[in-house]
Amino acid sequence: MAENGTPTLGIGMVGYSFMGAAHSHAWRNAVSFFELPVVPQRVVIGGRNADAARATAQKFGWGEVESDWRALIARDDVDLVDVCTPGDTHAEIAIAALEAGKHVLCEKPLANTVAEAESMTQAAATARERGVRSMVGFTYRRVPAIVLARRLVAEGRIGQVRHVRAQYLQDWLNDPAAPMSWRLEKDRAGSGALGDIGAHVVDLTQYITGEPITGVAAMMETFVPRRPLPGDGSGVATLGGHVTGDDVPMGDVTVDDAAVFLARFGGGALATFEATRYATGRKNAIRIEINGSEGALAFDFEDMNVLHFYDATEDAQTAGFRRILVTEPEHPFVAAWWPPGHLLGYEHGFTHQMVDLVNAIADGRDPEPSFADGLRVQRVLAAVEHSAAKDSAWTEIPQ
Ligand code: 4PW
Repeated sequence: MAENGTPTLGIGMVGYSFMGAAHSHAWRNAVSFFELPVVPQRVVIGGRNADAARATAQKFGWGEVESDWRALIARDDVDLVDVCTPGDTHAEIAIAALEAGKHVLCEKPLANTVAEAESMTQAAATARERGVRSMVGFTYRRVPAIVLARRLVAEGRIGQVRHVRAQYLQDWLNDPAAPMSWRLEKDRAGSGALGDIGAHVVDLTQYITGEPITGVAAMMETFVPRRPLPGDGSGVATLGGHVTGDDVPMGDVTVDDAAVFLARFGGGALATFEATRYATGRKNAIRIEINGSEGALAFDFEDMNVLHFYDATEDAQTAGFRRILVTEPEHPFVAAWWPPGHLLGYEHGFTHQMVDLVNAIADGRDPEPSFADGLRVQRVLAAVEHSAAKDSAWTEIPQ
């Protein structure tokens, strides 16, 4: 019980770097800005590097540090396990937690392979029968403008969806002296730009349109195949960096730097996708444009409080893209924060994610996106890799 008598939800988080910080901040803020039926408590944080875990614990107010994730899962005061590790450990940790009866939030992409994602989805289905909930962390679904876009599509405001144009553009690898990290190792990350950032636009476009991607034809490329190893050999926690010097030891990049693909949606829409870490000048541009028979929507995360909406049924003389500032209390999640025009940022999506997860657990509902949604994305990623390896051959996605 919290001080005010509200029941608590003990959180055990595995991982402490970029996502560890984003999730810690969100667990801390969710309860300050939203009225929650249960109060999440930052009970214990763990991970491979105990010093790094301790530093995150101190910074974000975690109660204890536990270097063994199995011991973390086994604790009676942990009700939910938050998996913020690289993809190679998602399946093992998430399945063990679900089997121990702990709710699970798992970072995206759900796994490194379809087979792992299938096992995780199966474990989630079994655990669900005992009231244990699971969610995959496609955080950008909780950007208010994205939720509004989905709402407008569902209300028929853009009619039949015909075109989807989606890009996730970053440039932190353009510098050849940016060091190796786990994100550039296939064994740890599963894939490169495709899984780390392309997965988001695959998920977002399926979420907004409500339609599955049914087939793809892809190209992938690794522009810089060898990079300097970071100084301490442990991999960098954040994106980018610059390592110079004579005789710097080098490592092999074993993932894609960029992935580009054509796709078809279940409702017949034609789509183009691009995921790259070499789009000079673009830092975190998640650009989605959707054209329908009655109108269109356009979004760019670098201007994330805005959704552009075109209503094709309006008088042609005055019709045009309308810039909606998504900061009104009527907009999703916004009422809990600031007055109109007082913008939200990257971290708010994580807070909204925790709020939705906690509410679903308290209400006995399944949170979304589910592990099954994560598996659907994983199948698209696998099809993209398959197509790229076969000279861009058209590859169907099993539904
Ligand atoms: O949104 C992206 C994440 O999913 C971020 O830019 C970095 O890449 C951190 O993790 C992934």
